[in-house]
Amino acid sequence: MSKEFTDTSKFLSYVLRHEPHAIGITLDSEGWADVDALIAGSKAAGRELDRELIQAVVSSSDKKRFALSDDNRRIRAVQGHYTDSVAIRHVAKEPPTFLYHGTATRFLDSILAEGLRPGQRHHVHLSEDMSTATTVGERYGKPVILRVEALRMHQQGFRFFQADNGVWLVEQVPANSLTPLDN
Ligand code: HQG
Repeated sequence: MSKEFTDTSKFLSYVLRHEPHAIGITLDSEGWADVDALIAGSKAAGRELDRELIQAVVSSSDKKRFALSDDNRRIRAVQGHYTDSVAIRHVAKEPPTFLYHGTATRFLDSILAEGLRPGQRHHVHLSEDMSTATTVGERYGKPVILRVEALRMHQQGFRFFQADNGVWLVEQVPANSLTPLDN
C-alpha cells in the first residue's frame, strides 16, 4: 500500500472506530457514517479525502477493515471498535474446533491467570490461521500463539461472531480454554 493509502486507512480507523467526534460526525449503532459527512468533516479538520480515495482504500485494505454500503453512501469499520456508541449486531456462529490468538510473550503470565480480555475494544479478536495470529502478536513484541478451544467454548454457551473480514470475535476467553503453542 502507498503511504497515502496507509495514512488514510489509519485516519479512517481512528474516526470510524475511536473518535468520530474528532471530525464532528456520528456513527449509528451499526457503525455506519455518512460518506459526505465524513469528507466534509475531514476537510474541516485539515484532511482532504474524496470518494475515489475512500473507495480505493476500502478495496485495497489488506485486512478488509472497512465496508461501504450497497449505495456507497455510507461507510463503516467492520470490527475493532473502541467507541461505546457502536454495537454491531453480529450474527452468532459456530466456530471451528480451534481458533488462534497472537499476543506478546510479556502478556502471557497475565493471560494464563485471567484469560483473554477485550481490553479497550468490544471483543477479543481471534483468527482461523496461525500466521495471522503471529502477525497480530508481533505488534506488541516477541509473539506467542495461543490456541483457543473455540468449539468447546461454544458448546459451553460462549457466543462467537465472525466479522465481515473473517476475524472471529468473542467477549472473553477463560484461561482453561487456552494453550500456548511452542514456536
Ligand atoms: C492482550 C489489529 C494481559 C492481547 C490486529 C493483546 C487484530 C491481555 C492486547 C486486532 C489480556 C490487546 C486486534 C490479559 C488480552 N492480560 N494482556 N488478561 N487479555 N491481552 O490491539 O487482539 O490493524 O486491542 O493479547 O491485526 O492484539 O486494528 O487486540 O495483545 O486483528 O485492523 O491485550 O487489531 O487489527 O490489544 O488486535 P488489541 P489484538 P487492525
